[in-house]
Amino acid sequence: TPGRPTHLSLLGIPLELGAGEPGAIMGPAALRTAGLPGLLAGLGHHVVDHGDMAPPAPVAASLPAAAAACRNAGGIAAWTRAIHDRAFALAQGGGVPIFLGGDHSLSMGTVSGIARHCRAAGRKLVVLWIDAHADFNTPATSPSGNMHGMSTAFLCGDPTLRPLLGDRPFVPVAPVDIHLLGLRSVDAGERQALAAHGVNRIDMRLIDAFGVPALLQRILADIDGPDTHLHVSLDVDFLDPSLAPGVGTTVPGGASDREAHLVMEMLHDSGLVGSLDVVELNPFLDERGKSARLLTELTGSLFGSSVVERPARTPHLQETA
Ligand code: Z70
Ligand code: MN
Ligand code: MN
Ligand code: MN
Repeated sequence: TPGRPTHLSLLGIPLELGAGEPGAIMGPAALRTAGLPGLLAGLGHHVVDHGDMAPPAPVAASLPAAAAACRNAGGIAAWTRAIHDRAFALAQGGGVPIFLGGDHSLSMGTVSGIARHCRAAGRKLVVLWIDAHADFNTPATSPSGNMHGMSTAFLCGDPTLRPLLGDRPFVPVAPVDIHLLGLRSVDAGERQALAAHGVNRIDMRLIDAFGVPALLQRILADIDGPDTHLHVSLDVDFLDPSLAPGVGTTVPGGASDREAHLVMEMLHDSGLVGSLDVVELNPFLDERGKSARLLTELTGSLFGSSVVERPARTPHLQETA
């Protein structure tokens, strides 16, 4: 097994309130059925599966009107707080948490919990958001009201979304420390806000023109290994719908199997990944489990699965291509 064995903590988050249609609630079960825990253990890692989170109790106090106007806002607020608590605790316990979704609104909880852990540990947080979408809508710009389209805006500190976290300490992620990879569907209001805030954007056009290796290497080379925790948030719709049909919002022109595996392999080799979300898998829309299987293989690549052994670099020895 290439790379060093790692303590991996799996946590299922059966959340679908943030998506436009139901089905993502079955995501964690499908990833387990596809064999994810066994694959990771077979790579030599110490794997603890913490099972699925139970639905949290509704939040007591009501949300301000702007946030409350979003679809299922009360439910998302309760989940965000509960997920944040679990993510923070898992990260504080050491090891690498892997969050199995569930729709992408769960990342408001996971990444905010990881950000709080990073502040406590004196480390910098960088987020790689691998997705056809930017998820940078606010309640004011969202065309749908679906909160899975608002996660990165929440993480950057949008004031109308901040109340979702309630009394938990909020550690914002700087927009310049978020890298969006795979973009091909961005709403008008989002587009303006992304530019205004300086969020890093790698769209499919750039991937077509320059390829994954040069683009991803440029991001990784800028990261100062020992002091930085890289959180990877992988939305299924990064992949082309022909390869991964099991997702509510398919967008044509997505990543190929080979591009996606290379992303994961380069991330593994970087030695920088401290936590991972695998989100938006909708098994109800899948075809004979192919999306669940591909996501499982990709997660394997991120944690060292390879045909020819290539030891992971230690972060401080990381070289530029
Ligand atoms: C659109 C919205 C979205 C994921 C769809 C779509 C957002 N921008 N995010 N699927 N993961 O409604 O905000
Ligand atoms: Mn850590
Ligand atoms: Mn998304
Ligand atoms: Mn998406």
